[in-house]
Amino acid sequence: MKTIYALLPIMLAAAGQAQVTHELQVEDDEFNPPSLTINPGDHVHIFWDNSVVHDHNVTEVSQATWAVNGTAPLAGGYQMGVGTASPGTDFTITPTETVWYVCTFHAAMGMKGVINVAGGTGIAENASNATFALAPNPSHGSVTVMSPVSGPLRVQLYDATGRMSAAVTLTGDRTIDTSGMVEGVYFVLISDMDGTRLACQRLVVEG
Ligand SMILES: [Cu+2]
Repeated sequence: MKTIYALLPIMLAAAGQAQVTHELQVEDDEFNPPSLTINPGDHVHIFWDNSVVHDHNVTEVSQATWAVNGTAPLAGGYQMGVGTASPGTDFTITPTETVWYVCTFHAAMGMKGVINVAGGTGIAENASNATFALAPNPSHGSVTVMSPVSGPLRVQLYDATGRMSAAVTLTGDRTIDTSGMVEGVYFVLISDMDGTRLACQRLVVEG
């Protein structure tokens, strides 16, 4: 018993350090990774990498603005790297709700991303820690949505101009035909049948 009591403070200390810091890199004309899912309390370290040749910023926008590649900042939202976007600039944030963000200079070409907070707005409780993936990515003719959620899914694909290219409901078969789609970068928004956003993934379609 003595041993267990001696270990208890160590275990409690370890539990208190469970927050994770996720790395989010601002690269030329894209965020890497464009879709992050974090747990409440996790930190996101955003940094401008050393290859930066263009000015970029991280500006939080509404989901509706994001969907159309708009740049109007969300009132009270994050605005980072404005005017100081030199290589090495960095910020650490601790979002408690989903953050839809764009680079205001390059949103029109699809430079945007999303930070999902598990259990926060935009993510269903039952999808906490859920890991969605698209494979293969880049896709050649078709792509399969790997989902930890067993029910049907609504999937919307937006092209780099923010236009919806496809909207499908996936039940048993989780494969999407991409053979008729123009080559390029797409954002794949995955929701449940109630319209609750579960994930946003970037997909590259190749011929
Ligand atoms: Cu940019």
